[in-house]
Amino acid sequence: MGITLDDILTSHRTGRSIVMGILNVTPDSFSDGGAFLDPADAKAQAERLVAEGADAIDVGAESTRPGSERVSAGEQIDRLREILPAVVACGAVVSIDTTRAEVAAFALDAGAQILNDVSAGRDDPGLFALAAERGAPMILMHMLGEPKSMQADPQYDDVVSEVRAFLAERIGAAGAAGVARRRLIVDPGIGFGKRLEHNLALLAGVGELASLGTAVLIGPSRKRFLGELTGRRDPRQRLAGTLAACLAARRGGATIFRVHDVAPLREALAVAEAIEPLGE
Ligand code: HH2
Repeated sequence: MGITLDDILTSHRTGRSIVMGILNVTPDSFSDGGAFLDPADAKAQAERLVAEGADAIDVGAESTRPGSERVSAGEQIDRLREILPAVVACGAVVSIDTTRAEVAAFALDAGAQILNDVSAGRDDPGLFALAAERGAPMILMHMLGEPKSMQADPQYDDVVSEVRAFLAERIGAAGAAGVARRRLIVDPGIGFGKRLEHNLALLAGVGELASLGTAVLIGPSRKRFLGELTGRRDPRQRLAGTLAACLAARRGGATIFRVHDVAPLREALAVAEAIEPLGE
């Protein structure tokens, strides 16, 4: 049986690992841009992710890779119109990766259940209002700057405590808008305005984020810092690095893993869970 929204939101207490497969309906995503723009291809990919063991599917119609251009809400909706109902029909929990309330509302109407906002409610305050009104869980992610310029020269004194303070502030802002903490998931935003050392410190310091009292999601999949460590220039060859990053963060208390390659992570988690179960 598939998992429920509640299983995801309580995963930090139960220790259950949640695998979120990525479906980018974009022409320009960094590792799979253009691969799933066609509705039939997107549907087949969603079915594959579920067959491989994805508990959730994160659907995005706007790339946030470093240097990417913004995509209007109308264009995001056009990209999603045919695809979203087919993805929802696959049976996994669907989250919508957008910073725009208009897109999020469209996705909720089509059956999506989680709002994944890489701006943590800063891009469009209407997103908090929507989450409050519909009772929709929301992922709040840290990003320094914006995708167009975020990798220019990111600086922190203490990246883990600064990211933690940011996320605590955004949890407060969400609460003020009526979104309860128990409906929130936090994410340090691997690769979003971070150098290699910042990404590593955040993966090692996940425990400090877990102390915020919500589930923690991490999204290291195929990202550039893995290539810096392994020499893998092609993002699709960064699977081993992705698995290592997920397992390291799991030890710190991360329970939700946003990845492109679901089956290998599921296997890696099965072994890690057998060796070292997590949870209260
Ligand atoms: N990373 C990406 C996009 N959305 N959302 C969350 N919560 N956390 C992440 O780490 C995250 C995210 C970037 O990865 P991808 O979707 O593969 O690429 P692109 O933004 O180029 O579409």
